[in-house]
Order: sequence, then C-alpha cells, then structure tokens
Amino acid sequence: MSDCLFCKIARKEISSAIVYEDELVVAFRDINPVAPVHILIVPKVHVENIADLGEEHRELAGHLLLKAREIAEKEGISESGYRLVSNCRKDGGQEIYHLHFHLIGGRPLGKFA
Ligand code: D5M
Repeated sequence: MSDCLFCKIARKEISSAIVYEDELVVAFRDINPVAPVHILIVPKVHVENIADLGEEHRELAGHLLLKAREIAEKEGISESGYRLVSNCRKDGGQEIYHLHFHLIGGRPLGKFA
C-alpha cells in the first residue's frame, strides 16, 4: 500500500532507526518508546494485522517470531525477559494498520490489566 506509513519506512521513504533488515522484514525503534527497548518488527509486504494473515504468510509469520527472538538477544534483554505484542484492530488498540510486533523490554513490565 503506497500511502501506508510502515510501507514507507520499509521502502526508506521515511527515515527510522532501523536495527535489523532482511528481504522479508524490517525492525526499527518505536518513535514513542514505553521502555528502554521498544522495537517494531514489521513485514515488508503489506498485511494489516494478525487477523489478515493467511496460509500464504505461514513462513513470514514464523520468520517474524524468530527475528523477534534474535533481536531480543542482540538488544541484551533475552535473559531478563521481554514482551512481544501485536495489537489487532480497534479493541486491540491498533493505530497503524500494517502488521507489527512490539518488542518491549529493559525494565519490569508487570501484568496486563
Ligand atoms: O502501534 C503503532 C506504533 O507505531 C506506536 O507505538 C508508535 C509507532 N510509530 C508511529 N510512527 C512511527 C514512526 N514514524 N517511527 C517509529 N515508530 C512509529 P499500534 O500497535 O498500531 O498502536
């Protein structure tokens, strides 16, 4: 989708603090971090959210999770722990309708409300 913010970030039309990139995904620091580590892991292809994932995205979905694990290790939060969250649609609090996982850590996060 040409006017999607995260598509533009993936195409480098909008700058971001990229921490990892390969042919399938890009990962960059959230502009409004809620913890010392707050990284968004995003597929390069435009998929709206988890509800929009299909059978054709099976490999991509696994890739996103494994990259989240690797990035957590590189960021030094693997041992202490972290949270991986993907907000889906209105009640999930999704603001940007391009699938992304929030990798959050570097402080105790507590429980969800
Ligand atoms: O989360 C959308 C997230 O996207 C939110 O935490 C802010 C972040 N965001 C918005 N614009 C940018 C740019 N330009 N760079 C980095 N991060 C950004 P959601 O799960 O949709 O509520």
